[in-house]
Amino acid sequence: MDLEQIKKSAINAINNASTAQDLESVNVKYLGRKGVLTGVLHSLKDLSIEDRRKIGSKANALKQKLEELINKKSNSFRELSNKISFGFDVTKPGLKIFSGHLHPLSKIDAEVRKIFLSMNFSVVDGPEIENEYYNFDALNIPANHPARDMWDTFWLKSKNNPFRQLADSGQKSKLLLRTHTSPVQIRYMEKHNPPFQIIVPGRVFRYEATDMSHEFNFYQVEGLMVGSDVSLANFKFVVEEFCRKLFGSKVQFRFRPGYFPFVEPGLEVDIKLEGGGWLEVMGAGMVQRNVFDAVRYNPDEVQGFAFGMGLDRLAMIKYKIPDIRLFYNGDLRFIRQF
Ligand code: YSA
Repeated sequence: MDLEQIKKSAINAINNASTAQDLESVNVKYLGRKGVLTGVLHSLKDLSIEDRRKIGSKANALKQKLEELINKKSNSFRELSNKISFGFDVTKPGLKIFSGHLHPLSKIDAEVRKIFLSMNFSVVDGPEIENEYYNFDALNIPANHPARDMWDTFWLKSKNNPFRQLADSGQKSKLLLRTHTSPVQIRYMEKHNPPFQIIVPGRVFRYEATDMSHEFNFYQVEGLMVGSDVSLANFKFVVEEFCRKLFGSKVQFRFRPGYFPFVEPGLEVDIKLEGGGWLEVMGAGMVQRNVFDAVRYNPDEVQGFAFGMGLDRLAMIKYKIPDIRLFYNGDLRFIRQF
C-alpha cells in the first residue's frame, strides 16, 4: 500500500468507527506497534537518503494527522459516555413536548375582532365591575323595572369597595359585576360623537344556574353603530355579512321580535347551519330614544342599531361543542383538541 492508499483507508475507517472499541482497532491497525503506517516508518531505514527524506516527511505528517483525527473522535465518544452516565441518553426517543395554543374562546374572539375590523368597526373595552347606572339606569332599565329580572345580578359590597373608582364616573351608584356588555355603549357615547361603529368583546356575569347552554361567567360581543341615517337594513346587512364570514355562506337566519328596554324595535336573531337546528345567538334592535337622551345625543338627529351576542354560543356552533361548561372546566383533553 502506498501512503495515499493508507491515508484514504485510515480516514475512512476513522469516520466509520461507531464505538470507542472500533476506534481503538483502527488505531492499532494503522498506528500500533505492528500497524500499517508504523511498518512504513520502520522500513524508511532501508531506503536511499533521498527517498527516506521524501517519504519520511510524508509518512510523519500522515501519522500526525491520523493521531489528531483519532484523538478528536475519541474525545467525542468520551463526552457522550459522560452524558449518558449522568442520566442523559441522546439515543433514547424524546418526550413529546406540547406547545401552548389558544383556548377555543380566545380563537373565536380573535376571529370575531378580525371580521369586524375588516368591516371598519373599532374595538372598545369597558370595566367588568360596573355600577347600577351604566348597567341598568342609563339603558332605560330603572330600579324596580320588571326587566331587571332578565339579568340576574351579582351585586358587590359597595361601601369602601376598592374598585369603586374603576366603575364610577360621578354616579356613586351600587356596584355589580356587569351582566352584559351593553353598559359600554353608554360609556362610549358619553365620550364620543357619531358617526361611529364599534364592537365591545368582554366577560359578563350572571347569577344563574348553569346548564348545557348557560354559564354564570361567559363572554359577549356588543355592537353599536350610530349615525344620521343608520337603519335596521344596515343592521341586517352587517349581521348577515359577519355570520357568513364566520360560518360560511350556507348559514340561514331568522329575525324574531324581542324585548330589550334599550332598543325599539327589539329583535332576536337565530341562525342555523347545515344539518343543525335553530340557535339564538344575539339580542339586538334600534337604539331607544331614552338611551340617546342619557348620553345627551339628540334622538331626532341620530339613530343607530345595537346588538349583543354570546361569544360562547358562537364557539359552540362553530366547533360543534355540545356543552358550554366544557370551556371552563380546565380539562386539557378537551382544550388540546383545538
Ligand atoms: C340587546 C339589544 C341591544 O341593543 C344590545 C345588546 C343586546 C343584548 C343584551 N344586552 C343581552 O345581554 N341579551 S341576552 O341576555 O339575551 O344575552 C345575549 C346573548 O348572550 C344571548 O343571545 C346568548 O347568546 C348569550 N347568553 C345569555 N345568557 C347566557 C349566554 N351565554 C352563555 N351563558 C348564559 N348564561
